[in-house]
Amino acid sequence: MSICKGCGAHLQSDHPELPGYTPKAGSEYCQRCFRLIHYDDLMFSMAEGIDSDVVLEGIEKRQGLIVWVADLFDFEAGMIPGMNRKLPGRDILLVCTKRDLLPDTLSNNHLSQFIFRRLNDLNTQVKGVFVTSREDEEGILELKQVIRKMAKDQPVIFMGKANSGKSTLINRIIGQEILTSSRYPGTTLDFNEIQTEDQLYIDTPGIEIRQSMLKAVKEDQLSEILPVHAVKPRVYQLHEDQCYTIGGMVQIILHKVRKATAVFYLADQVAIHRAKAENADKLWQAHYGELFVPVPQEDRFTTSKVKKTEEKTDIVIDGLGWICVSGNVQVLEVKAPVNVNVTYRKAMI
Ligand SMILES: Nc1nc2c(ncn2[C@@H]2O[C@H](COP(=O)(O)OP(=O)(O)OP(=O)(O)O)[C@@H](O)[C@H]2O)c(=O)[nH]1
Ligand SMILES: [Mg+2]
Repeated sequence: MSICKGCGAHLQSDHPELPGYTPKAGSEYCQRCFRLIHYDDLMFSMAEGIDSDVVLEGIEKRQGLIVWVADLFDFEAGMIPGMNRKLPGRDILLVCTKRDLLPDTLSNNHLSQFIFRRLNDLNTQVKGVFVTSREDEEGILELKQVIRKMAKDQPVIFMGKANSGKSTLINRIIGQEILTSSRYPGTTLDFNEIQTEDQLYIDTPGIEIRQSMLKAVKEDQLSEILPVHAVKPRVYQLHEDQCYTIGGMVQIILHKVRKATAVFYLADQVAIHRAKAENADKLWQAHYGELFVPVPQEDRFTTSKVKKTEEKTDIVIDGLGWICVSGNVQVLEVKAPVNVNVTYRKAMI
């Protein structure tokens, strides 16, 4: 049985609602890939249909160099806890994608310090780290050489969380648009091998992103939260307790403020509404779903409060971005959907 060149699913002509369906015999791509590539139309979501443990087992079983792909804009969501334990003894090269989405003010030096610090914090060992961005052709050539050298004629397996840019990266390395890529998590559906003249590359389905805003909002609202170019930091100076409402997704209240700065790193199209902290609830009730949009699919939120300890702390919301709070603030309060991870880290920028 043949395999769809775009997503790796087994091609079939019996079940239109299942992966791999094509009405045309002899077709190289399934209907879902065809519609994604040509019309940006998602026939059905596979954000939840892929078993991450099966994917990891499949990777473990295959010999070769592992290229772990992580999205720099959504870095925390791209981490895989216990990765070295799940892939014991394997050589892993970390490729951080989407450098072009980070603000230009962030130097390469600072960025690499951040990446190594986070890997260290998470106790994750890799053989090397490489950073790529959308238009950087030279960088891709260099990466290709590094990969070939490290792989020593063995296959190269690309893995990572859904949407991190695996398929896009392989297309760029081979210099052809063969694999399907899209903004919808769960584009690649099965292991998919590409044999070039001198190297075997293996694309894999994304490891499920469990607690992310990318899954909390409806698929047709993803374009309302995903950045398309470098995010412009939005800077607010504050001298009293303040509340910031991000779309209808997150509310941040900064308590016990004397003089502080909050910098938002979110897609430019995401609206931020600023108000006095004491009005937070009233405004949420009045504007949720109307002025405050988009809203998550499920109307269930949870609030967490933490003491600010670092001079500069990032509040990270998986799939949405992060907010850097610095200065004299004592307590950070965050309301977010129950199924979205909120974490705190020493500032990236
Ligand atoms: N700005 C920017 N976008 C990128 C880059 N690499 C990938 N993307 C975008 O990220 C989205 C996901 O890319 P894919 O290649 O489909 O990601 P994937 O990891 O294969 O996703 P799954 O198959 O769902 O696991 C697409 O919208 C890509 O255009 C990059 O370097 N910069
Ligand atoms: Mg893919």
